[in-house]
Amino acid sequence: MGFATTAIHTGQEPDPTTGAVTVPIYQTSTYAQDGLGKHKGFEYARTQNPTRSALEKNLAALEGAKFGFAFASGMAAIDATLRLVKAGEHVVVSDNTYGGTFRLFTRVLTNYNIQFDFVDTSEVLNVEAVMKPNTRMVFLETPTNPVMIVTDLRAVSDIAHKAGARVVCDNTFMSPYLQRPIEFGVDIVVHSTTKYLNGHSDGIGGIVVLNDEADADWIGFIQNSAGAILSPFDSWLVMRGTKTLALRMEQHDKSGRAVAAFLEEHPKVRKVYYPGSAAHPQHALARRQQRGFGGMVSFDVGSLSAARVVLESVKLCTLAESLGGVETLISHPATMTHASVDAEKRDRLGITEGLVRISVGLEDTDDIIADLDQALERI
Ligand code: P1T
Repeated sequence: MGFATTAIHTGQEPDPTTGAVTVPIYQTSTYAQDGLGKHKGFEYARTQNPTRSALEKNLAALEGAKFGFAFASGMAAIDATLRLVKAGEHVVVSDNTYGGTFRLFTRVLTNYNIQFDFVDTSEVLNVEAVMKPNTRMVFLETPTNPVMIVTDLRAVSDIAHKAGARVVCDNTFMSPYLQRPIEFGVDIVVHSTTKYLNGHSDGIGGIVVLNDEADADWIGFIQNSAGAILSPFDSWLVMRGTKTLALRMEQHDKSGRAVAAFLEEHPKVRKVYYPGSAAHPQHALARRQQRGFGGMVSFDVGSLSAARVVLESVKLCTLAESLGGVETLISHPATMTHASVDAEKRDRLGITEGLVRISVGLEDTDDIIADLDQALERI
């Protein structure tokens, strides 16, 4: 089956009791049991919920994985994934990630004696250089949030596997329509479903998908033990989202390319970060590894005051955190999504006070560009 067919049908067979063509929202906390130890496979809704199971099947299929586990947020999904690592073990992480991921690793998980090394994973040799005998995981984001660094998934997977470490990829920026990390040797894919998978900015959620049975058993055990599950209604919203994922990503990609091309020509813009641009340092890799370049574009206007003018002058674009929804969102990474990264590191990565990030939505492309144009003119 093709991607769009899988998105619409897998996990979403008509309901066997009524024929309902959409999976019902099983809004229940528990299930009646026929007798002691006799039940229909459902005991308690933290452990099993048919709506959540349907979504988990759907998203696993879209990433080419066997198992899926849905969580209450992208961060909860990432936290559960890190439970595969034990105290005294070591994790290699992409230098630039979503600020919340950096915060979880450096402010929370280090308290449990998990060691982290942050390196520029776009240079494979950097990964090789920090691998240690106790390295158990390489955690990648590609392209990264917000400066769009691209990592070679195949090359890093080969290095990690030789050292006996798992590879995790946060695929939030691409969605499985534009990038399928498991095809390049990645072991575990995580998403904030809040973004493209839901696609409508109306729910927070996360997913972990993988093929290894022992690791899947542990993630399932954590999901039930720690309990950060996705609710039935939020599961349903993400399933409604994935039905149009292929179509939406095609348009995000088209408009993303157009917005990046517009910004590259604009005299007020100092630098554009977009893997689809020929000038991007990993453009060739992005072409090989991704089906498209997507709707995330960052650009530098040189100063906080110039960024403020743009962010406060847009009329169609909405100034807000988050991304991947139908509406164009514009944000200021240094003070919003990446405020928890220290200033020196932000500067080194290019997350300057002049950096602006756009999640190009599904409005008419010309309207988005016209709005950015009038805002840039005010600098
Ligand atoms: O917000 P939540 O659903 O918990 O997802 C966290 C997360 C994980 N991974 C990536 C790549 C992300 O971008 C995010 C969340 N990001 C934003 C809120 C943002 O505006 O970038």
